[in-house]
Amino acid sequence: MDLAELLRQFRGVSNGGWNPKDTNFHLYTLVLAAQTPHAVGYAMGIQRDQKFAASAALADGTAGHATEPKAAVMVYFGDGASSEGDVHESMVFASSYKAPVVFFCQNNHWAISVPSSVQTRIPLANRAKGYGFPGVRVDGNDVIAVHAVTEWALERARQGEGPVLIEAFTYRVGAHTTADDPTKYRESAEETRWRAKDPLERLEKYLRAEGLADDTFFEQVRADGDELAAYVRKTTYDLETPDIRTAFANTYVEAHPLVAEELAWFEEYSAGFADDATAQAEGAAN
Ligand SMILES: Cc1ncc(C[n+]2csc(CCOP(=O)(O)OP(=O)(O)O)c2C)c(N)n1
Ligand SMILES: [Mg+2]
Repeated sequence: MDLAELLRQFRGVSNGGWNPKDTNFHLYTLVLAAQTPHAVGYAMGIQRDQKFAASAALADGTAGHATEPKAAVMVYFGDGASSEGDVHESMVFASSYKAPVVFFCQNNHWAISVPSSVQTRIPLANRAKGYGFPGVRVDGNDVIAVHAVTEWALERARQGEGPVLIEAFTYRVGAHTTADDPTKYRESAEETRWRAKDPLERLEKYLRAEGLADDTFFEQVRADGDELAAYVRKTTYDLETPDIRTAFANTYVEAHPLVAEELAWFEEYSAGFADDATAQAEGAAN
């Protein structure tokens, strides 16, 4: 998945994004927790495709021949999203049908200004027990541990052993978005404590201590990172400015009075800036 593709959607240039079939990567869904029923539904579809393929192979005598590697689904969501009903329903279905799905909850301690203590009184991973599948809490700032547990859970799901819930215990060091100000609702000492556990610094220290990577490697990683960042910045600036009217046009297939009313409001509102734009252009010309 090209990172710049994602930004097309965030910038409003694309309404959908990409074809998930090309990338094996589902479209972004900004409705919290809606990802979980999508993932379980997809996983149950995979299960049914496999059963169908197995009976077709029996029927035409090709059973036992090499088959496609088994697939499973990974779904990521936050500690805040874990409180949504969608997650409960998804876990019930996933467990009952032993769907090949791995639930990955990134518990970063905050859902904007709401602390995770308000979402749960027990480690989120423990909830899995109630649904009847394993739950694992992993140090979310330990890259190697996260990779290991994810690989284990995915392999288990591929082998038909059903779902796993992984809770990655981590922290959101920065603000939720540019509209958020964490100084309003939490102590900076908490941020300082977690900064010391920075996963990238920890991994770098580990790789150096084990003699697995040296200065040349890390310089290259930094250069690659800078290059990627420059590419993403440039691609974003180069994107066309979306015409917001298309959002109104694409809401319903046919004309809708409410949408027409909102569009009329929007046009009047935008017209209010016309003088500013003219003044600016004149100012620039002078
Ligand atoms: C159903 C729904 N309710 C509310 C929101 C607004 N919202 C966007 S992000 C967010 C907090 C999410 O917290 P969490 O699930 O912990 O994820 P994090 O951003 O911390 O990774 C909220 C409430 C939304 N996008 N969808
Ligand atoms: Mg969170």
